[in-house]
This record gives sequence, C-alpha cells and structure tokens, in this order.
Amino acid sequence: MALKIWYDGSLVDEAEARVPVFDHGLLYGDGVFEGIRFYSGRVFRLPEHVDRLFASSKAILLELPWSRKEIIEHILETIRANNLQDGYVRLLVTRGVGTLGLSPESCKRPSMIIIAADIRLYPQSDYDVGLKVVTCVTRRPSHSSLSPQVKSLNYLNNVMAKVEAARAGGREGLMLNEQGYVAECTGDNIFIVKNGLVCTPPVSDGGLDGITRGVIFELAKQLDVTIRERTMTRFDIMTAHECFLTGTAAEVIPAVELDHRPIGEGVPGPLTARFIEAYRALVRNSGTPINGE
Ligand code: PXG
Repeated sequence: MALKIWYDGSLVDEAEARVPVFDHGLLYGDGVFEGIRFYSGRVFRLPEHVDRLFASSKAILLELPWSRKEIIEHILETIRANNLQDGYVRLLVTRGVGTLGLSPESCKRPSMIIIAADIRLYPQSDYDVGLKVVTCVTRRPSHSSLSPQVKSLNYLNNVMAKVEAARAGGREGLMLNEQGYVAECTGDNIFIVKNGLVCTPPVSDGGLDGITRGVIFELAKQLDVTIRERTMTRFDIMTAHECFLTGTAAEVIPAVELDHRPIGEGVPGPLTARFIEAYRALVRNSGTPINGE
C-alpha cells in the first residue's frame, strides 16, 4: 500500500512526495536525519532521538522552526496515518530550497520529511550465526572536519565504507578514526566482551553517540555486568571473547569474525545473548504510545 508521507505540514501520497531540485539537502547533503523504531504501538526512545536531531541541527546552524513537542506529534501522526504498529521512522530535515551556491543564506525555511514504513529486518540467521566484519580503508572523519556526531544527510563516507566491506565479504565494516583506533561500524556501534568485562570506544574516538549504545549501558547495570569506555584497536577485537554491534536497525547483533580471524570461538557469545534478550524485552515494554494513553 502506498505510504502517506509527512512533508512540510501535510500528509501526502508517496508518489506526490517529491523534493524540489533546489533543496540544499539534495544539492549539498545539507541537512540532518534520524532513524527511529516503533514496536507494538510504541515509539522506542523517541525523546532521545528528537534531542539528537536538535543537537545535529544546532551544530550545523540549522534552526528548526518546530518545537520538540511538535516534532514528536508529527512523528506520531505520520505513524497513525499509515496504520502501523511496528516499523521504522526516517525523519529528515533539509536546509530547504535555495539558489545554486553553497551558502545556506538563500534557504528561507528548512523542510521536514517524515517517512513511517515497515522495516526490512536483518535475517534471523545474522543473529543466529553472527556477522563477519571487515575493516574498511575509509576512516571516520576527524573532529576537525564536520563533527562525526552530526547525523547529516551526507552519508557517503559510510556508504562507501559499507560497499568496501561488502566487497571484501563483510556483512558490516569496521571504521577506524584517523589515528587508527576503533570508532564504530558503518551504521552501528561496537562492543567487545573480554573476561566478563564489556568495553566500547568512547564517543570521542569518532563513533556516533548511538541511542542503542546508551541503552546497552542501562542494560549492563540491570544485568549486573561491568561496562567501560576504552580506546580500542583491531587487536582488542580480534582477541576479545565476544563482540556485538548495536543500532536502531540491527538492535543488538553478534559479530563473530574480524578480518577473517574468529572472535572468541567464532560463534555468538553468551553475554551477547543476554543483551539481545534484555534489549528485546525492553523495546516490547517501553516507549511513547502512538495513540496516547
Ligand atoms: N553509527 C552510525 C554511523 C549510525 O548511522 C549508529 C551508529 C547507531 O545509532 P543508534 O542511535 O541507531 O543506536 C548509526 C545509526 C538507516 C539507519 O536507515 C541508520 C542508522 C540507524 C537507523 C537506520 O540507514 N544509523
């Protein structure tokens, strides 16, 4: 069934939802986005996603003409209009229509697009067997470029890294920072388990401050597991006992190989399984209700 897309204040049919060619989101990748999941009629971690949208926008001097409350309401409205209970929201804010030329001065008003759709899930086999990960030559940009914390509409760096990983036989690509330390994967954060201790690189090493990553810190407390932020190298991953990746789309997913070396026994680990189970329980039992309460 054709979707209803929220576009600058109205819900329009998918086929009518067209971006003008002079939108700077298209011309320059000038804009920001969020990817959000909803489960059984509740949107998972909605305020956190909206806060991150505001942070990304602030960093690129894109003033949002909507309040947090309005954005939340528009997201819920879009999900309701599509009669969905489980799925995925892609929210984009572009700089808006302007003239040719880099300067955003010509863009009078940002545009917001909200898509609510079914999610194409990772196959269950990826969770059962675990992912093979390959290190990408493409690095995460440094903090001296556009901050890697900005979830901008220019994802080409990550797209190319993903392609590289796929061509090298990886289901995900490991991205290092310019110093050669582990940052994250192309669309997921990374965690390792060694001797019962869970570690992930600090966000200052170049990974996105993932919402799912944050949930792992909460679940670690709940599972009574120690978790630390540590700068990591590929060696740390290769010699870990377990490894898992986290992201809105993948949720919590085991990684079992790095650059053709098995991680631990080369099978999903027991602590990873506990995190997967705890995460799935949490998404089922929390979130902002789509229809109010
Ligand atoms: N790193 C990067 C580079 C990401 O883009 C994550 C980590 C995980 O963050 P969250 O907050 O999701 O735990 C992301 C998230 C998509 C899509 O449609 C991309 C993401 C999330 C959901 C959908 O490509 N990226």
